[in-house]
Order: sequence, then structure tokens, then C-alpha cells
Amino acid sequence: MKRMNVAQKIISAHLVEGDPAKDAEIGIRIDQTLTQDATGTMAYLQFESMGVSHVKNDLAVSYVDHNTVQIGFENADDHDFLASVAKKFGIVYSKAGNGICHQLHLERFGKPGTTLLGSDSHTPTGGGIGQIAIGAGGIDIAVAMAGGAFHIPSPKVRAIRLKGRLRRGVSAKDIILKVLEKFGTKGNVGWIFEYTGPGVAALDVPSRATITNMGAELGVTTSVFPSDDVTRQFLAAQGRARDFVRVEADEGAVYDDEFTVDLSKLEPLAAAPHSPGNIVTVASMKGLKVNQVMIGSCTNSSYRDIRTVAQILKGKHVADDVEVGIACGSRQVVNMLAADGSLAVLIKAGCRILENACGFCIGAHMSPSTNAVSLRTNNRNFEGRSGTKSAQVYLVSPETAAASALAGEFVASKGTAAVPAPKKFPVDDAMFLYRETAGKGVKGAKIVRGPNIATVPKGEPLANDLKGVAAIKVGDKITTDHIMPAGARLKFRSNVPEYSKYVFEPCDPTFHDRCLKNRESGLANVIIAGESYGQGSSREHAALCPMYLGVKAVIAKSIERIHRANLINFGIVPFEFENPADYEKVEAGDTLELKGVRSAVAGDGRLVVKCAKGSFAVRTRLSGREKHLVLCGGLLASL
Ligand code: MIC
Ligand code: SF4
Repeated sequence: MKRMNVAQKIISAHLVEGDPAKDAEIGIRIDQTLTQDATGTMAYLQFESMGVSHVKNDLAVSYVDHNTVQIGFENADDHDFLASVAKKFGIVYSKAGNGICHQLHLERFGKPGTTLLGSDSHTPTGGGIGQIAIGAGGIDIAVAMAGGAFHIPSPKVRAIRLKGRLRRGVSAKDIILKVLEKFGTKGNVGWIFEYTGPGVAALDVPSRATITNMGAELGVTTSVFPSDDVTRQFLAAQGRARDFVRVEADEGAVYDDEFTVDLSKLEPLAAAPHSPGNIVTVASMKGLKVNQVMIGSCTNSSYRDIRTVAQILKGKHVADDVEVGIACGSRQVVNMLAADGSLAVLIKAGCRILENACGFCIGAHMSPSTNAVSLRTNNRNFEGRSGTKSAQVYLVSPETAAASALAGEFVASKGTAAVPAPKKFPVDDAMFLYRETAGKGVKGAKIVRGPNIATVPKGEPLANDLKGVAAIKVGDKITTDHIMPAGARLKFRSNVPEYSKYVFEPCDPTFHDRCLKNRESGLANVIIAGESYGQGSSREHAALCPMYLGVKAVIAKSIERIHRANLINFGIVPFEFENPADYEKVEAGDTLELKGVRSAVAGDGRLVVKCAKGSFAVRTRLSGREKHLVLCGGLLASL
């Protein structure tokens, strides 16, 4: 029998289409789904339009954690809509204030050996307990809830071998920053990173989850740890011993590649502005004045993390000119910190205690001041994501964040005693509603639709000849935060016409108006981009809103996995330059001729595009399923 690694074991047990040994797309069965409010409203509107009576997968959970600020009626309208949908269709509803989706799912629902699909790019947090957990656009979650398969490229699996033991002051965040230093934020499409080796056993579940969570920044399909005795202990302490299954790689399992991290040699690291792949040592930053320190987010908001911070701050006070905010991952974490006195320590040390939610991480709270240096324990430091364009955001471990908050400048922590894995977590599921009707739903329950809940636009079939305009030309590593900003604009997620006004706002605020003009004159809008277009989040609005504005194609040097899938789901052709140097041939505003684009999509994906400076060749590599979607004008239009 073939000796399998963890990823292969779980994928082969869930395989419903294709052959992982071939270099093509495969379909897998999805056991669990999760959504969060900012992507969930669209996902459920799409689910509703599929006409299914209730969810068909094992467990669907709808979390509210992104838009909890509620300035104006919009967020609250979304919450009411989500709660009513959950009741009707058999979804568990996690109320605002319960915590951040990934932390909560790990604590209460995630199961080793199963598959989880979430409308959030950090869904791979579940890899910390041996789940194949993948982020995707909302419509893919809707399909999975309706019992459909999810498609991924046949994965290549890279072993990240951990050896040795971490030194004091160095933690899981530094491990994933090291992996990001090695592999960067582009060029990892189609890979699964599997953590193996003797160093794994010494990492507790929250540490493993920090690593798989931030693996999203690599652009991989997912990251996964084995499910072992550490996992067993964690699940038992959560009162979920029955959910444990052991999933470990077979002796001699084969990997497509491997990389070793010697934990004993690791030093505190940071991701410097404005990319999670821009890694520096904390030692090299020593002395840089720090204005703000933010601790929390789905990467570092566990009891282990915040308790560690409390141990470092105990009996001290943060520097006078530094503002410090702490957002815990869940009510469970807050309750534990309250019970053991850590919360009082944090308050006494001068920290601002924030809601258990995404908040600052997505620029929805505590934006830093102009030009501020902000140290944060979250996973993304894209320019402007904090809500302040000129801010210099560095991503660090909780240990480095706490030490720097005290010093008022960038400094590594000397460390503190390890927080032992709790023997018993206090379990209180009262803020998870509709657990009794999960999987069944309540027939006849009414869906509540306030004025913020608009309808989902459908695409149109792809024409054979397109006369187009290069509506914008952007550079490398354009993130979904550039395409579809969050923060102050997040409240329009359920209203596509309104949210579309902000497409590319950080790059070119005139994009929306120009696109509409082009669309009215019968011209197709085309986006020209460099390498790694669409990095970052799973937000399908970065495809849906451009579709609404008449964008028919993206031509890029390369496109990231989740965004590429979202483009296809909304009928936008994801083209790549055959010769990346041709990027130079197109200028913003150029007229483009895409003659025979429909036949090209239906055929081998090759097309010659005419432009002012002559012509250039592009290519799209689509599976049969993907071709069908693009030709129809997207998934909804294909139903
Ligand atoms: C993010 O961290 O960028 C988000 C906000 O959680 C997104 C989802 C969204 O845009 O709603 C993600 O990671 O997918
Ligand atoms: Fe929320 Fe930030 Fe995690 Fe996204 S990365 S889910 S915004 S905490």
C-alpha cells in the first residue's frame, strides 16, 4: 500500500472527482462549512437562490465577527439577516461578541481528519488540529452547503520539517514568519504545506493554529499538522474527546518537496511594511520608536497568547506614548483570563481591552495615527489595511508585541514561562444559536431583510468578440484589499451597487465612474496586472463588484488561487500573459480587441489581444468545469 502523508490521507478519503496523481483539478466532499458576516451575507443570498430547503453538509456555522462596530444600521441589518437565514436553513449562528470565527471553530467544532471550507482565507487555522481546512469565495461555500463538491488543483505537498525546540521569547509566529521568509507570498499556488518532524510534538494546538492560519499568506491551498496526542489532549480539554481521531503520516511517506526549520536556531522575526513576506529580524529593528501595539486577531488571540502577554506585562505599565489594544479570540479566552487574574493585569498595565472580534485587524477599529509605527500580532500588513495609509505596520509575535509595548520601541522579548496547555477549558456555548435545528432548519421561518440587504447580480454569457479598454493597469502583488477595500467600506458588503463605488479606491478612485462610462458605451473593461494579482483575502466582492462594473477579463502576469477561482465564479476570464514582458505593451486607457475570446475560452485558452502597440498573446488554463462557468457568465448564471 502507498505510504501517505496527512494531506493525502484526508484528501483521498474525501475525493469525489478526479485523480490527485494527475496534474489537474480534483473535487472533494466538504464536511463542515463556515462563513463570517462580511462574506456570509452574499454566500447565503447565493445559497438561497439555489433553492435548497436546508444545508446538506455535516455542519454549517455562520459567525459574526468582522462587522461588529455597528455605526449606522447596516451591520445590524446584516446580523438580523444572517440569524434568520441560519434558523431557516439549519445553520448554527454565532452571535457578535462570541469571538473570531477561526478561534471559535477550532475550540468548539473543528474535527481532525475532516474537511472544512470557509468563506475566509484564514480557514486553514483548522489545520492546527489535522483538518484539511480551505478558504474560498462565498459562492463555493454555498455550493458546499448544498451538498456540492469543492474543486482544488491536485495538490503538491511540501513537508516543513521542524526540529529542535524554540528558545524563550521565540514562538509559533516566528516559525511561520521564517517559512514566509523562505517561500514568500507568491509562487505557492497549488501547494499544501504539511508540518512534520520531531519539533511538532512540543507545539501546542494554539501554536500550530497560528502557523496554519498565517500559512494563508503564502498563497497555498492550505497547511496542516498531524492529529496526535497533543490534539487529543486539546479536544479532551474542550470536552470533545469523542471528536478525536489520530491522523499521522505513514512511516516513509513521500512529499513533493521538503524544508527544515531548526527551531533552536530561530530568533524573533517581524514582517516589515507592507507585506507579510517582507521578513526582518527584530534585532535589526531594535530601537525603532513604536506608537501603537495591537494584540489579537485570528492568528494570535488564544489563551496561550494573551496569557503570555499578561505574564510579560505583569506589574509593569506600557510606555506613556504607546497605545495598546488587546482583542481576545473568544469569550472562552476572556473568561479564562478573567478567572486567572490576567485580565486585571492587562487593564492595570494600561491596555485597552477590545471586543472579541476582528476589529483592528481589518481596519475597522483603532487605526493608527499618521505615519505611526504599529506593531501587530495579526497576519496582514498591506498598505492602508489598518485604515491609515501612511502607517508602518509590522507583524510580530505576542512576545515581541508585549516587550515593545513596555519599552516604547521595537525590542525582542526575553521570554516568560511557557503557558501550560489547560487541562479543562470552561465551555459555554450559549452564544451559538440554533444548535438544536442544525442540519434541519425551521420550515416557514421568515428571512429578515433590512434595506442594507440587496440582491446578488448575475453575470451574462461571454460574447465571442469583445472590444475593450484597459480600465486600469496595476503592478505586482495587488491584494484584494487594494481591489475591494474593507475598513470603513466594509458595511456595504451586502449591497453590491453601493460597494462597487469603492473598487480600486486605494489605487484609483475614478475607476468606478470610468468603468460605468465604458460599460454604457458597450466597451468591456479589462484589468491589467503584474505578478500575484489578487493576493490575500477570499472576498468574492473583489470579483463580483468588478463584474457588476462590466469587467470581462483580467490579464495578469500571474493570479492567486482564491481570487482566480472567484473571477471564474463571476464569469471574468483570468488570462495570463504568455510572455510576461508584454505587460509593458499595454497602458491604462488603451483600447484592446479580444476577438474570438469565447472560442478561445472554449478551446485551448490561447488568444491574441490587439492593442495600440501591436498585439500580444495571453492564455487561460481552465478545466472543463471552469470553462463552462466562464462561458455562462459565472456560477449563478450557470444554474
Ligand atoms: C481578511 O482577513 O482579509 C478577511 C477580512 O478576513 C477576509 C475576508 C473578507 O474580506 O471578508 C479573508 O481573509 O478572506
Ligand atoms: Fe478577522 Fe483579521 Fe482573521 Fe481576517 S485575518 S478573519 S479580519 S482576525
